[in-house]
Amino acid sequence: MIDWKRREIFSNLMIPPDIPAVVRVDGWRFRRLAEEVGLERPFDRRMPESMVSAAKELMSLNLPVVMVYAFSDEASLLLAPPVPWNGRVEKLVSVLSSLFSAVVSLEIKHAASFDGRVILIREEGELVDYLSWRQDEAWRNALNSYALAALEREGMTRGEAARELRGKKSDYLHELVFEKLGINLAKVPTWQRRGVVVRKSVVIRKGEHGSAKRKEIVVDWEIPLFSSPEGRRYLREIFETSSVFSGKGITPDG
Ligand SMILES: Nc1nc2c(ncn2[C@@H]2O[C@H](COP(=O)(O)OP(=O)(O)O)[C@@H](O)[C@H]2O)c(=O)[nH]1
Ligand SMILES: [Mg+2]
Repeated sequence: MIDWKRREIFSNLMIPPDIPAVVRVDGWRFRRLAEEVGLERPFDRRMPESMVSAAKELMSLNLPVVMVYAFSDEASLLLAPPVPWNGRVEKLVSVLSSLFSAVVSLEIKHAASFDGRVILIREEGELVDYLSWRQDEAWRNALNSYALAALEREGMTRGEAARELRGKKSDYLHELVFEKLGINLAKVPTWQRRGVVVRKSVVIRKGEHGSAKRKEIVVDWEIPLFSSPEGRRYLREIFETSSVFSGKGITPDG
């Protein structure tokens, strides 16, 4: 018989399990899915809510997912070391993406699929930089989605509107949305402009027999700009709570 195990040629692909990593999942063909589900345009709160549910599910399992940053149809899942499965990329990407897809599907009542990729993080500055990069994308996505909606309301097709907006500066999009929809983009809900964070937090619970520290899952719908001093402080506290950069040791395979 053919040695089928030897055909699993990617099963040895591993990331260092003793440093943090991000698995970013992105909804596959969500433009079409949004139409089929009948999501409100440009933003429907069911999207972030379904991803928050998926994040909570991942965090409640015995996996070191300590923070999830989500917007539009993507989420960055932060893993604190030791990264499970010895850092096996196939395992990490397939388990996390499929579980995330399953919960979102149940929430929106439509089959949804998320792709996944691994990003290596060497130190805190890099992680802040990575998250700021995604948050910039959240803002660009908000500008563009509102501007598309504004032009389509005037009768353009989606393709025409997209062509019209190509290469336009953000000031122009801002003006356009204000003029045509009467919406000041600086005032739309924070989750639309900056995304949403799900994190683990330590809370002190007072009981009959004294107080006890417990980790709880918290959802932040009002998050700061990650690149601002406030944002850096906010992120540092999350990293410290979950020992993202001080965790030691290599995980046994399991
Ligand atoms: N109507 C609606 N669509 C959304 C919402 N969030 C994300 N989307 C859709 O998801 C797409 C995400 O972008 P991208 O990943 O590039 O597109 P994909 O390849 O179709 O998944 C956006 O272009 C929107 O069409 C939402 O809240 N409402
Ligand atoms: Mg997508």
